Amino acid sequence: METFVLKSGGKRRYEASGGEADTSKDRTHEAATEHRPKKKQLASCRTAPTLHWTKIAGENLDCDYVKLYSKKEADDIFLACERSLIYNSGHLAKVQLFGKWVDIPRKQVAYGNDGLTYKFSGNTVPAKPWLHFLTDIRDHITNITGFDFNFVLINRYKDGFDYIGEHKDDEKDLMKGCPIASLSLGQPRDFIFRHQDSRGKNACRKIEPVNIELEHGSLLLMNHPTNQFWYGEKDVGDI
Ligand SMILES: O=C(O)CCC(=O)C(=O)O
Repeated sequence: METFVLKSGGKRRYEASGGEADTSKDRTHEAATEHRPKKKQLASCRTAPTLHWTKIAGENLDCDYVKLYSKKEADDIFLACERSLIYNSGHLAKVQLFGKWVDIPRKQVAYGNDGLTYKFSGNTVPAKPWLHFLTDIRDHITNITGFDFNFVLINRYKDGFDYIGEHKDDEKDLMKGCPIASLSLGQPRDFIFRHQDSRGKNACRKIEPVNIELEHGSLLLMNHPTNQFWYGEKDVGDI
């Protein structure tokens, strides 16, 4: 079954006025459930149910995870994606790997503010103009996080053969210090974080990878400095 991931880089919207998640506790590889208090400015937030955030922390790893949408809401967004998104093709659907242009092993498209582009792996992906349902999601995520988002990169994994290889989201286009918000739809699939010091042949320390199962309708916030130290990967899944 298909999986979509809508991924946005953020910039801070509000000055902190209390209510920020406490990221100072290093609960290494331990997930703790907590209620994240709402910020004062968010009184008009249109989400009625209380959200149950889970903090996932490790050495320089700081993520917040929440089941943001009900099954019905997530199904509707999934359908809207299927009906409305037009994925990149041709050169925009390729990346450079060791000097060679290869097809991206998934479908991909970006939407965002006028003139924005996202450079990665040798390619520059321009943002298409926002669609209504995407701005609804964007504004919802701004309401609950306090961060503005001006761009979304959408990955569609049609089945277990589609994937995204190990990478760091540390591109220059992303605003330093701001979280990346990642909304997942469809069949749950693990996102695996590996610390840069414990990868491959040149590993100099043993740090356990951190697996996060991304459920239908869930939101993962990857907070600073996670993407400076950890590589993320969505492996080939169940076929
Ligand atoms: O598919 C995902 O969950 C993550 C996508 C991702 O890491 C990326 O687009 O850089």
